[in-house]
Amino acid sequence: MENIKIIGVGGSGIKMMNQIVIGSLQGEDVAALDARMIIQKVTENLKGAEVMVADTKKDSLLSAYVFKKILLKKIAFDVRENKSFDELMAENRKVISAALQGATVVFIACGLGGKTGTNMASVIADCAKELGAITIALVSIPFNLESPQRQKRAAEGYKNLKPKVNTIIKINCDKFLMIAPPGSSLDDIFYYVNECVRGTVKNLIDMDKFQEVFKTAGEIIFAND
Ligand SMILES: Nc1nc2c(ncn2[C@@H]2O[C@H](COP(=O)(O)OP(=O)(O)OP(=O)(O)O)[C@@H](O)[C@H]2O)c(=O)[nH]1
Ligand SMILES: [Mg+2]
Repeated sequence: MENIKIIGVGGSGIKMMNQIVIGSLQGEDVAALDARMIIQKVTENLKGAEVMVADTKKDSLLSAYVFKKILLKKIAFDVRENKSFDELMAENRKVISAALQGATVVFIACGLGGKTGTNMASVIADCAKELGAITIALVSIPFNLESPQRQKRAAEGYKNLKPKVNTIIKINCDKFLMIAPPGSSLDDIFYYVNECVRGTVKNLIDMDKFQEVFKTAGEIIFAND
């Protein structure tokens, strides 16, 4: 029996997970459901998979519609704690591993280009691998207009993450500019990107023995340059 965990990391990862949750509740009278029933419906829709999020910011975690929320140590800024990078990273690894315990398949989702998601996605991949899980990463590449620094960070993050996962699915945000109606904001366009993530995760989970294929799938690019 597979044990699937889907983890969104960083602000963008949380938005992706929220879209998965909302998508799973389509057709439901949400007002009539309490929190426990919502989690149950989402889990049923995702065939038992568990959705979780991780971020360094409490506010950002508060915006997540999921039950399991991991507060990560913000490595660079936690000097107050007087702990070394290694100590803080070890603490992060510990909470991530505990959250992923028992997983046989782990989906990791985030928008690359920021700090948290870009750095932590590969740490999460390490933890998943240690547990012997098949890992599938779904990552987006920032819009060109965001900033060269974000592009650079995303490219480095992608390079680090790729060898650590069984399959990496890359989604180029820029390509979605073509299908967005005139006047769309970047957030409107991220909706389409997040739909890509939501639909892919849902379709894979619904596919019998998908993990056998994705064990060796390598790299998949949605909307190449
Ligand atoms: N796919 C997707 N990407 C998004 C969304 N919102 C922002 N992004 C992208 O994700 C990148 C990283 O942003 P965040 O996720 O906010 O950054 P973070 O990982 O939280 O990192 P820090 O806040 O810098 O520590 C941005 O440069 C955008 O390209 C979203 O809703 N969906
Ligand atoms: Mg953030």
